[in-house]
Amino acid sequence: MSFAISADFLAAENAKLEAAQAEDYQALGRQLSRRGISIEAMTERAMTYAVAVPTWGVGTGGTRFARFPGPGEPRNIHDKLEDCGVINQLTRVTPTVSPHFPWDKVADYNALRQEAARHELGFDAVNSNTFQDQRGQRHSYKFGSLTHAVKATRMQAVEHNLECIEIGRQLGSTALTVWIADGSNFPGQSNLNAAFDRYMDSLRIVYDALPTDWLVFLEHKLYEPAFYSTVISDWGSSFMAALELGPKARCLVDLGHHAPNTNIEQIVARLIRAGKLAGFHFNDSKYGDDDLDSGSVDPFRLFLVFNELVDAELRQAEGFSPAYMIDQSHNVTDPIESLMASAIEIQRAFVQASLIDRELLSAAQDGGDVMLGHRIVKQAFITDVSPILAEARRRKGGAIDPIGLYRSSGYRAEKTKERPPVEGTSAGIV
Ligand code: RM4
Ligand code: MN
Ligand code: MN
Repeated sequence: MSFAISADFLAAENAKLEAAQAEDYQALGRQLSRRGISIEAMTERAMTYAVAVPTWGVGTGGTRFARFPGPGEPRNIHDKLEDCGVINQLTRVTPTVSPHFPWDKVADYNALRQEAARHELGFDAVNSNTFQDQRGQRHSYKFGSLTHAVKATRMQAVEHNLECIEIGRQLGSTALTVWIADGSNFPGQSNLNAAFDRYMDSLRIVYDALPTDWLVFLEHKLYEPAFYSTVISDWGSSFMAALELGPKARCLVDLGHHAPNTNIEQIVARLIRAGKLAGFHFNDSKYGDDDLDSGSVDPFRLFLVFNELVDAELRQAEGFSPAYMIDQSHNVTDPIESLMASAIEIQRAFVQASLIDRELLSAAQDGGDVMLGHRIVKQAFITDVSPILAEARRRKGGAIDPIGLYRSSGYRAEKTKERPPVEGTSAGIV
């Protein structure tokens, strides 16, 4: 029997914190009610929020210099589902996982779907991988995949994406996320527009193979591993591709995939306006695609993104139904702790943005009251909504203090005994 955190242990740990939680909740409730906000309505809103966890995020990540494996890391998709189950068990905000293929390949996907359901998990968007060569692969992706100059290589990459759709269908997913590493490292290495044209030709085949209720999410990224030019480098390229492909193609925003200081919330606003926002890969960054924990470096930026999202939701913007996913690499922390903290930070930004009085804000904007507009937004951001988040977790059967409870459960130590390290484990991104 593999170790699991029991409901009794969870209840006993929560019991120790319940009185303090109730006190904090009431105090915040009084503060919010003076501002005309119902804490109960906010808690109910918090309880509806969900974000998907990436299967590749529960393994220890690394950089191109090294990877320092953590103890008891997941060795395969089965272990990963177990860890993802714990994240949701304690936070109650991550009921789905986003798998990556071929990393998460198994022989029987129906069985995998049932296995996930036993951990109370479902599947979100499936991610294809044509940025690495797999063992036994006929054509190398060294010089590109979906945009490769050689047709046979492009077709191999197309086939992989079609296979991902088929796997996703069996898992109950309804979206395919395509991120390609294609680009060039030297001026003159590649014809910038010819590469984009080849991308369109390849993607059209994938697009046409989408089941009726599916979407394809196009993920842009400024640079890395291509350092001179990347084919789908920015939201402009992504948008152009999505527009040409049709209504089932949308643009996915990975927060780390922009130049430093880019106004990401404005990109989000524009994509919402165009009905083309696919959703997110949440993470935080300081310099590039750092894949740091969401809200750990710049929580204000995360909040401002949610300001746009909540605004769109409340005015029922047409075609607005973003998919929320985390995409992080945990190199120096326990990935379960990082993912729990990140999911809570994302939920926090959602609740904070929900505190904004939208009518008052519009009036300030239209009336040219700059300071008032800014203060309305800022006041929402500086409100500590932690008691609301804890209450939402508690009511959904989660932990008042997920990281504290996880640590005292001894989960990682138990997994270290159960999961002896294996050579070449497929844990996190390296
Ligand atoms: C990329 C991108 C993709 C992810 C890979 C592992 O930078 O963010 O979403 O699948 O990393
Ligand atoms: Mn990503
Ligand atoms: Mn990335």
